[in-house]
Amino acid sequence: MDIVLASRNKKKIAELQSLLSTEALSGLRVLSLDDIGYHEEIEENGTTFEENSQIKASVPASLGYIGVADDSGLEVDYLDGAPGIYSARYSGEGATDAKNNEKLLSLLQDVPAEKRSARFVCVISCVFPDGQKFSVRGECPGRILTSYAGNAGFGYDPLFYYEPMGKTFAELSGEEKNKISHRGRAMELFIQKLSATLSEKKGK
Ligand code: ITT
Repeated sequence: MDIVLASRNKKKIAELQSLLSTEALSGLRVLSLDDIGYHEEIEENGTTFEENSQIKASVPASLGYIGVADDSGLEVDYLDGAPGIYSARYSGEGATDAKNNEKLLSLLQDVPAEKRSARFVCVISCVFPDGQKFSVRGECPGRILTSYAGNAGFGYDPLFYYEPMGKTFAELSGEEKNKISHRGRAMELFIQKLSATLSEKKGK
């Protein structure tokens, strides 16, 4: 059976694909929405990461694939958890990573380092064509810097400082980021759960 990643974010897809290339899932092809010729917009109208990732994963499932989706975002404590599920569209219509980061920096202007704590959250959901589903969550704590550092990654990575490595996420290689990121942590749980669910289904 094929897995279809319900995402339009190319950098996120690349991270998910690399995390999914594990022996535990050998034999499963990992495709994108483009690969299956699905070009429509998916409306993310849920109120939680869990709801939105399930909304996205249900689309490939309704077409007969194992649907997998990641809904993720940045929660900043000083901003009461914003941008949260609105991370991709924080700066409004026509949002880009650059505009979102500028907005974040301006809202945190003059806020001291000890009040700039934040976390990345990633919820990965799986929906099967028969309607069976599950979700897993990964989080990674950090702090929002006052200026950019690094060019790798995407989104808020150049402003997200990860204390244990003394670097922003944008200063880490893809491999380093995957080892400790919210997405890497969620994917570890996801792979265990997916392997167990597939074995269970085979046994039925
Ligand atoms: P899809 O819904 O098509 O997957 P998206 O980018 O709109 O793509 P989300 O709705 O899940 O995805 O929003 C995720 C946003 O959260 C993303 O655009 C970034 O702004 C931020 N984000 C999530 N993971 C991140 C990461 O690893 N590094 C930096 N920013 C991240």
